[in-house]
Amino acid sequence: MASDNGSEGTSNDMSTAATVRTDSPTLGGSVVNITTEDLDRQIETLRKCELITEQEVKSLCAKAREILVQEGNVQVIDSPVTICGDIHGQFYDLVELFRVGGSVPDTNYLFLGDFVDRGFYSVETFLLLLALKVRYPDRMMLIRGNHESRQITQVYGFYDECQRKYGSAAVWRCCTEVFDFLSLSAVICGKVFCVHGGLSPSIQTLDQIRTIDRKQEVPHDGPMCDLLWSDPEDSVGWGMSPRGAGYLFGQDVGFCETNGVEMITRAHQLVMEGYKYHFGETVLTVWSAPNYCYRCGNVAAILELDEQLNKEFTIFEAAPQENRGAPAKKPQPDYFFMSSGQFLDRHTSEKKTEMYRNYLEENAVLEAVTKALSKMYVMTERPANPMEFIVKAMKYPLQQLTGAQPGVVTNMAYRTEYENAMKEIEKLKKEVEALKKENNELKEVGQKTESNPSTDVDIVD
Ligand SMILES: [Mn+2]
Repeated sequence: MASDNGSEGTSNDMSTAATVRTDSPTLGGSVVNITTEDLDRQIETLRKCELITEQEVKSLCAKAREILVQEGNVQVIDSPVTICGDIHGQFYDLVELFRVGGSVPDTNYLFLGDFVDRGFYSVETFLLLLALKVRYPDRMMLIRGNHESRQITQVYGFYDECQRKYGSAAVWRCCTEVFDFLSLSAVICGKVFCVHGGLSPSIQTLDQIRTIDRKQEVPHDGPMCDLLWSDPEDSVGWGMSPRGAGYLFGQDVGFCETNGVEMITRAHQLVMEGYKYHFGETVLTVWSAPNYCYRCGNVAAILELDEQLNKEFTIFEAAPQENRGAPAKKPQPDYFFMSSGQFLDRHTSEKKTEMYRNYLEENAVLEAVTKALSKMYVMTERPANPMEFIVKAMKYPLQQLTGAQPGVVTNMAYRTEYENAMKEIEKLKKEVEALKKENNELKEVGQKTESNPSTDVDIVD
């Protein structure tokens, strides 16, 4: 596998490369000396989940930037290659990934972004991947996820982790400057298009991706944002994304046909089984963070493409606890600063947990709660089996079940739905209270039966 730096439309990138800031406040000059011995030593340190020094981070990031700036927005990759989805700072699971997938440089890898946030070891995870990239530039391909962003990492853990582990934001600044240089997508043998999120209504061709000036923070909208944020959806054409950024795209948007590719491989959404096909195997989601957030209970997958592009999935589970070293106490708090849609998710999730407890206590409210719940999925999926969904919601926040992640944009379009849903929750709470009271009264007079008439009350319409 080799990134083809000289052809395949990279001329645009080469021209933008000339305009790249060389006066980076963090990274210093343009020529970076870093020896193979230094790199190997850093890799060895990072593999043990130990930190390298701040000075080493600065040199590593500077060198990485020199390499990444040469890559196109659509990296051209040969097979064989192993494709990996989100990692999210789960360092010991990344070690497990390399154990099952083969070590670098024996196996060529393409990582589809979201290296950081959520997990306990975003720093070690990203720096290890970056050190491997710098050491083996043609065997290690990294493309940008929506979490490789200053704004998102300040909310979901990476910024705080850098502060905690290095005592300042200097390492975070270095890393986020590298983020700006990560490629946006890849094409394997001209046949498999790879991207973190999905497609954009502003993009019909690969050449249009090649014209994007990617060396910037992820914008709040537009084609670059969409590539990192969009999701496939069983619907027609383009839809609004509940994430507050990117779009939902249907089977009929025509990207594969237009560009002569057979399949789109992307990450970005939690899949309990590790991978999932959409649209008759023309779109594939690969997810590589097992037991996501250390509690989702999912397996992870990587996809190995051989020379003939035959596919072989490897499923793996979270690294055994004894291999994890001393775990940090707790990940960052869940979902505080989200776009209104996801803010709602957090609250509905909590309410569902509460309501499930009510259900366990009092069978009588089951029907009413279920009905109400099915009305609440304003921003997310409507579950086929609400009760099963409630049971799952006991274990995982709704966001992780749906794969929804925070929007960068506070989308005022959701405001009304949000307020309506909050009203509905309040109303439901009162109804549940009323039903509980009614049940207690019935108990008191010894009239409680299995077929409590209150179950027929439709409390939402
Ligand atoms: Mn993502």
